[in-house]
Amino acid sequence: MKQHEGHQIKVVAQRTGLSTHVIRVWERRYNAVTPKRTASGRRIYTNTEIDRLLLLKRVIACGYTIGQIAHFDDAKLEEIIRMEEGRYVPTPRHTPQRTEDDPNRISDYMHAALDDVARLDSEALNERLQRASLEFSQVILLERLILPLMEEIGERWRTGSLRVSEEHLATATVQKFIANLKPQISPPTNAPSILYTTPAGDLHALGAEIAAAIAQSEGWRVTYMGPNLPAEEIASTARKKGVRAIGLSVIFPYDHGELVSELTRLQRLLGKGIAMIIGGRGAAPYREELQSKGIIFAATMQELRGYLEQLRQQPPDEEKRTTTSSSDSPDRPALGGTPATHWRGDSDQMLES
Ligand code: B12
Repeated sequence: MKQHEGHQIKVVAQRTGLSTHVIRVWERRYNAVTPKRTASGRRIYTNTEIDRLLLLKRVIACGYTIGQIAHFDDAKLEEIIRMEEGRYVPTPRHTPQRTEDDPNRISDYMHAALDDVARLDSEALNERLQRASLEFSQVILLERLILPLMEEIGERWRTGSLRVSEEHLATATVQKFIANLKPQISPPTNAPSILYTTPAGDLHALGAEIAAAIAQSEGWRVTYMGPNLPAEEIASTARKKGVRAIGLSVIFPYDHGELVSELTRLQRLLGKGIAMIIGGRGAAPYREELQSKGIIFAATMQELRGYLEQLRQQPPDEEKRTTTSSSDSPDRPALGGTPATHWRGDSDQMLES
């Protein structure tokens, strides 16, 4: 489709960071935008409508709900932003490529952040992350900037080109930043919940913290327990909190038997209906074995988002029926194959009035 003819919803989702689901609901339930339709019924959006969606998203980030603001005209939305943000940076007209489509911007942030670390300037690093959070959606920020940044820092530390003090400062600053990340929209009361930690013996926390923040920005209610939790503690917390899934990051190089038996023990303790989603370099070598036991392995954060979306859509009843063939694994959601690649880049507060 040519630019001047308008944009399909997929493109609008990309440019606004809103999910196609949210965009449709804003139209159907709130008349927030009124896209034209093609002969076959496909929605077509103008640049002006994309600008309006961006404005709505910014006002919601200030704490409003879509139901409160959908009927306001653009001038009123801009006024709220001016008032709430204390300054006004106009939404770009005619929607040029969002910066998050531009890998050079990410790379600029990455280099600048590495400089902040080299200068041991945690304040500058924190401010840089704050600035990036205004520019990118949370998922992009976490997956394309924070994750590779920390991976790079870890690697430099391992190879000796970065000092332990620099790694510590970067880790502490990033951990604090992630802990303070608010969901762009608060999840509805019926949002599925997930508990995040690392297995007993694994002190590496960052993978779990980043995965937890990603689940949160996907509209899950997240309880982050810190690292290094024995199976019994994980299972009893999971039951108390009534979670739908356990997310584990495994970095420590456990020996084979140790990890697999700890995870299957946890699986037994959890019983039916609670999915286990594992990720991290320490678990990667056992991917197939874990999957054969009905434990989900996510190789990337994008895969993680896909599995979370599948779980969200799978009603608990169906969950109990779709079991794996493994005889020693309790009934649990059987997820596998290619995970859904779409995701709800925003969360369900976007859908509430
Ligand atoms: C910081 C650090 C520590 C800190 C952790 C502090 C903290 N609060 O987290 C401390 C000092 C505790 C530590 C201790 C040890 N560490 Co250490 N540590 C590191 C270091 C430098 C950075 C780790 C990090 O945070 N990286 C950034 C995050 C974002 O990356 P990541 O954790 O590797 O996760 C990546 C993937 O695994 C994946 N991922 C992680 N979780 C998830 C979850 C999901 C769902 C998905 C999809 C993906 C995913 O995404 C990330 C990006 O690709 C790495 C070196 C490195 N190159 O990474 C070593 C490293 C992880 N440590 C290692 C080791 C061996 C140890 C020790 C045994 C060292 C020792 N001899 O005492 C102890 C073990 C302690 C324990 N019982 O856990 C090894 C692990 C080797 C392996 N797994 O094959 C590494 C790789 C260093 C090395 N030797 O090569 N460590």
